[in-house]
Amino acid sequence: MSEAKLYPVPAEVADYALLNREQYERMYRRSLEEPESFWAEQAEEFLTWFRKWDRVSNNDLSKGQIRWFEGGKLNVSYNCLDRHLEQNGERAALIWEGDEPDQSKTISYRELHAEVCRCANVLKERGVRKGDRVCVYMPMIPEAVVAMLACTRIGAVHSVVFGGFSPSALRDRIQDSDCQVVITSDEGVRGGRTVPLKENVEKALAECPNVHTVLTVRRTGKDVTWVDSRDVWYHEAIQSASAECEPEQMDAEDPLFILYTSGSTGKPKGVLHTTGGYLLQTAMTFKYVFDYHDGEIYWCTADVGWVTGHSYIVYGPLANGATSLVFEGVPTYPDAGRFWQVVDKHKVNIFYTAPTAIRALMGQGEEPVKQYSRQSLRILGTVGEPINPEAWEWYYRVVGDERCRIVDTWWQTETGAIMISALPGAIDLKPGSATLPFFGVEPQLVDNDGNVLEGATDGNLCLTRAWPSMMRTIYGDHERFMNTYLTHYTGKYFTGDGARRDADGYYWITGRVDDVLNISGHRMGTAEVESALVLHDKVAEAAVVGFPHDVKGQGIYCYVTLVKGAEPSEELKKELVDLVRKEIGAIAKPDVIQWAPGLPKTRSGKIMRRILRKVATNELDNLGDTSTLADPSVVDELIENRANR
Ligand code: 6R9
Repeated sequence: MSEAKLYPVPAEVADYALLNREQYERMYRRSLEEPESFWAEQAEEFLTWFRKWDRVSNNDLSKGQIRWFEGGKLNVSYNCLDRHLEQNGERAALIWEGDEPDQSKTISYRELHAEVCRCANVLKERGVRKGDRVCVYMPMIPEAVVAMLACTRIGAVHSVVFGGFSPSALRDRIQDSDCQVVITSDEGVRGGRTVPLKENVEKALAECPNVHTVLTVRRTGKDVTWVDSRDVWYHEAIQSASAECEPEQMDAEDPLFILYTSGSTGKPKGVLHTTGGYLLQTAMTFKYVFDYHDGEIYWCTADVGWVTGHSYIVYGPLANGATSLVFEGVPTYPDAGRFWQVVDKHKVNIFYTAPTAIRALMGQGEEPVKQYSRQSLRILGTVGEPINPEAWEWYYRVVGDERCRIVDTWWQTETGAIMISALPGAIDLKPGSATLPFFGVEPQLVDNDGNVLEGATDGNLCLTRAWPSMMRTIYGDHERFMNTYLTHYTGKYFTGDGARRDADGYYWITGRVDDVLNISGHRMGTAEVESALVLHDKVAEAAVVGFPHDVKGQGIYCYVTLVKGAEPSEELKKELVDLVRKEIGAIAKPDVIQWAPGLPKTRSGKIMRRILRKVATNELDNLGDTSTLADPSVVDELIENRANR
């Protein structure tokens, strides 16, 4: 690879920013050399505690034990709301921008506080207690944030399920964590279309007998199925609820939320985060990575159904008393200028989105961007997948007018908060690199045998020490937590990502090294798609791999073997695509289906995905070792009939 272009921090940016290079280095060194006092100071500075902790950290990664601020008591909603009221009660906590450009509203900290208390009281009336799990299946409306914060107020554990997931995906998640309450809305609205959320809940609940309450927010007014004993209208219930609700005193290690994410096996993992460490690190990274100055308007375009929405629409910004914009729509509705129209309308200073959105807009040319001034923008962020340097340059030049700093933030559902990223005033940029680790994060590259690799090199990305916002377990399956993250390389957290470190110590994430796809920044296990495909009675077997896709980053390529007697047809392809949509949701829609009379397998019956990936990407001259295949002729057949020429 040629030497990357460098974008040094301009002097005036370093002066204005919260941290410059020297400060970053000093704090980083201290975070590793004196972690206890470092984190104790941060915990004092960023959070308000009802009771101070007895011990800063108590970690043993080899045993899967991660504990921060034990004995400390705090409440997340108190930290995100109450403590801002005295000084900044009238400040906008949320700016909601609806799907249609003429719909928006502003909600002050005082208003949000009252609404959260009301909703918390409604949950209490319906019997929700500390530790109970509550499923949130919502569109991007303020009530989604209210629902999450209301749970934290009373110590309930929320499990937000992305509104794009299907009824069966929703059902699996409700069952896995035994949620007994669901908060939803009649319908969602996105890109001019409606999403039947309440009807989806209805379908899911056919197999969730433990759900006793569904609290429904009225968004569109559509008629929905109603079960009197179970269903409650949100607007009716909160009307009679008190706007005061004592925040529950939670232990720092009490569960805060569960969020499901895809792994390399079929069943999604319920990543569990706890209270103190998570809130501390999301608050701290929000402030420093986005260089948040008091009074600025911040916009993260993610959905609250993903971890980015949790940490950087809700918890990080609100813990800092920031103004967080919540957007209901999509980048291209009503037209490809929507993002920039919203930026101008609300004078957004900090904008955080995904590379896939940037690539999609890049395809529409500069015109829709240039129609708007974008003068308020100062910081641009990206997250979710590696950003290719062309998209980075376009973001920098066209969107940011070469004036804005870009922060490419690498992290995961499991890490809770940003782990590797530039800091606007401290770190020189290289397009396509997430740059350097955040405080307390010690990345390490290892080979497949676990040998630590030094200097400029490629390897498997590990983090050597526990950090406050690290996941604590997989809900209900600690053994899987150990096996997925902590036993590959004993004593270290394995990320599942590959990375390159260059001579300046910069990290370049190269993508997943396991069977996890990254479709438009959304994680999807190949096994999940395979399990959906084999539900069709004409499908005998399926193998799914990723292939490079211009806009989505990766596309979904499915090899499908039919049962004896079944005939391949375009109609059957369509049935399979629909089946995957129905089982998982639109984000998992296959891009390519290739009929495969046989799949390449080893003599022990293991599918050799390496070969399938090469065929899908058309890298045919370098198939690697095929000598262990049970029947090498299978490969010739696949190449002959490949669908991606
Ligand atoms: C926050 C989030 C995590 C996976 C991660 C990696 C990829 C995220 C990235 C990135 C390169 C970045 N990823 N940010 N790759 N550069 N800046 O996306 O969480 O949905 O759990 O996905 O996304 O592969 O392992 P999550």
